[in-house]
Amino acid sequence: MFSSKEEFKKIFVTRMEHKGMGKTAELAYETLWEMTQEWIQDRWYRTSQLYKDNNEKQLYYFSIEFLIGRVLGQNLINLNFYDIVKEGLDELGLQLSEIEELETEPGLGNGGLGRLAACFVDSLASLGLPGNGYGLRYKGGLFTQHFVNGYQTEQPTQWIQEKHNVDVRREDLVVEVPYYGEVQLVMGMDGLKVKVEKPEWVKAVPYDMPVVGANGGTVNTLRLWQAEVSDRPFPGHKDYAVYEHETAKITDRLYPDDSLEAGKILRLKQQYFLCSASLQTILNEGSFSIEELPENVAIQINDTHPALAVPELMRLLIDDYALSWDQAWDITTRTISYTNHTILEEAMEKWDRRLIQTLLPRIYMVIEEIDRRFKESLQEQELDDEALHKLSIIENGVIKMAVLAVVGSYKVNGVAKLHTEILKKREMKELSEQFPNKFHNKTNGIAHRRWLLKANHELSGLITDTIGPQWIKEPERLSELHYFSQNHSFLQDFQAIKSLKKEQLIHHLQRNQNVIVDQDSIFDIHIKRFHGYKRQLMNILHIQMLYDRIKRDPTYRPYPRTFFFGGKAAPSYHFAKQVIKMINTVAAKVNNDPLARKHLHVVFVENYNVTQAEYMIPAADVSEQISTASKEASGTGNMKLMMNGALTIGTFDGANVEIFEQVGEENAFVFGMLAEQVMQHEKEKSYNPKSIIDSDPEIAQLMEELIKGEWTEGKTNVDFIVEQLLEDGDPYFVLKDIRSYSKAHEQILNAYAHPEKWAEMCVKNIAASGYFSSDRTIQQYSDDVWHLTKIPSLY
Ligand code: B1N
Repeated sequence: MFSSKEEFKKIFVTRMEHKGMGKTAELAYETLWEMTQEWIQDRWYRTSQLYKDNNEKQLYYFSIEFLIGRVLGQNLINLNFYDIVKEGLDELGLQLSEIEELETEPGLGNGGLGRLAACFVDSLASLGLPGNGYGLRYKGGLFTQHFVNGYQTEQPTQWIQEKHNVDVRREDLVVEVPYYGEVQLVMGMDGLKVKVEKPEWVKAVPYDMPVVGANGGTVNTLRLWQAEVSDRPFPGHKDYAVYEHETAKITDRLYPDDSLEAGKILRLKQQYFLCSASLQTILNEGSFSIEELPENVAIQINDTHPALAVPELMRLLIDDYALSWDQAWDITTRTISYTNHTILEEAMEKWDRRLIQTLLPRIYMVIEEIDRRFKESLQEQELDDEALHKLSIIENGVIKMAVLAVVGSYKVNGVAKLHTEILKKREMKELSEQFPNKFHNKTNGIAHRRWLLKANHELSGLITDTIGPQWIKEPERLSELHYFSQNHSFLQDFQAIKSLKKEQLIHHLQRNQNVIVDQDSIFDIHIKRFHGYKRQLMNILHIQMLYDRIKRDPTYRPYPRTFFFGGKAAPSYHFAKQVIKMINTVAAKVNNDPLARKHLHVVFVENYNVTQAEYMIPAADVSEQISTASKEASGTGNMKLMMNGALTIGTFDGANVEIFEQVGEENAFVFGMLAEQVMQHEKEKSYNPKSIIDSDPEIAQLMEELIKGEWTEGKTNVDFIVEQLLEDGDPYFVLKDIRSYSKAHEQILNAYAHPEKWAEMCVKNIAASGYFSSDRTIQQYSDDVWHLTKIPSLY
């Protein structure tokens, strides 16, 4: 397309002039978009030809969420055009960052799970591996969050821009997905066959998005399905208008629940839609004989949301390809593998048997048969009731999707070492004893191209100037920075960049939210979905303790800190919404107190999303990773912050454990109970928060203030929170951990008092963060699970 700044400018200007409407940012966006798309198109086509010509085994990553974030800037980065374009535009009097702001973020995910899927497709393309994403094309992504009187309100969003589509409609690849209908046995040429009579068909239209790998060397596909009314005869079992309405609903919006189960019929429809449409296409497109499916195709299911892929693949193989049960089962269980992302009871998907039976009668039959055969295979063993319970797919009228996913997969993995251990030793102990070779760990990772190269171009530049550009291709080479962690001038450069990124965040917040933050304060950042176990409550309670201390103790005048929060609560999650309100209330009180404000500032960034994350993460000094040990499967924000040189205050939970392992505990602030201790207390019901209150006067005072309503504006909004802490036994061990949390914060203040030493610790974190690139994760999946072959990079 262009190889120099001058060339870029020439083409860009010609095109802009052609459009003839002056130099507006809108127009520049459109022009840039077209230019990159044209360049991508050719490589996209050539990549697919390369795969076809060589009959490459393909991976399909099934996920109900792909939280890709804005596309334009990322494509420019991955195409290596970012600098040329930025400088070229500068000279033309245009700001690339302003142009990027015009793109509506596709928020097709809730949080970590969806963002992980986006990082994975980036890494697949960047490593030149034949791997594609399959998801849903929701019209509306995650809601927009606004605060009204401190409370979260939710507004629906639309990300699809008619003018410049980021995806291509593939009319040629339409398939039809059947719902409802009656299962009947019919006599065919070769014996009895199962047929579903009069199903309600829904048309699945794929929209393809190019996924540009590093250096534009490979362009893979993210295929998102859209539901439309079918052209097939309508069975007439209901009003057509109702059918039209129900059909449009299937891909109308993303379910806004993160780690909360949503056992609704629409969700089930979405899940089946994804699985059926994707599997039909994979089987249609393949140029291999069906018996060779496992040698040609690997399917990874991202949590249990696409677990219906197991019975759906069985259905297609038996009913459409006329294979026997045993043949079909052998193929299915050599094709599908499953990633578990949570052990939280409330997030374990369970479907009411009757719901599946009505909506997907044939699928229900298949699940029943899988369950029957599995139970039969266990009969020889002497298993107690507890084991049988843990091993049953269908029990008491409920279908447990995790058990179905494990039984139907050839590999099952957790997303961090600790999480996988807990799966094997506790949550799925019985299953892992039945299938000892299935279980393995794949610690999550993040696309360093987005989270370092794109989000923090300045730091990336410094790193490249210092150790050369090889780290971009081989992120583990970030370790070479270790040699510069005591180099005075390097540390000064690092500090200057941190300061600059803080300034950029400040401008952003000033523009968007009209708040002004002190650039010299410590930026302490807590960004993630709101959930009890993530303990935003502990953070805000601690801020209240600090406030009390400042008021009480005239000698306590700590270095200024800004505590940032960002995150959304599921609309139905009352407790989490109360915590949001509480943070806003405390913020108002602290920020409006002239004395406290000199030392503390609380900023709640509205509508946290990928774009906001790209502003916040590079500006962070402190990364809050304070989940109740054992509850956070992995976490990935922890990795993003570390890679940008923030120091972690965290529990031994999820991937934090491995972060501490990589960087050394002396370069982090570790506190709190261990997973073992938490689980012990849970088992023995031996924790009583009242004992903490009785033995710690400062915590007792805090609770008293809460009860008295000192942290609320007249009307109480904390009753619910107090109730959870006191009456419900503080299920997330907030009061139990808050003392050691507070001590860890004191250590932070002590460390920050020595700026050069602090910077050294930051650099050691960056140096140790290479392991957390999703390139490493994806390579491990490919080696151990998918067995893909790298294709050569296109020139
Ligand atoms: O998946 C992330 C992990 O880093 C996080 O620790 C984990 O909490 C997250 C139901 C989920 N687990 N389960 C979900 C999302 C949506 C939904 O509807 C469950 N998200 C996670 C990536 O491994």
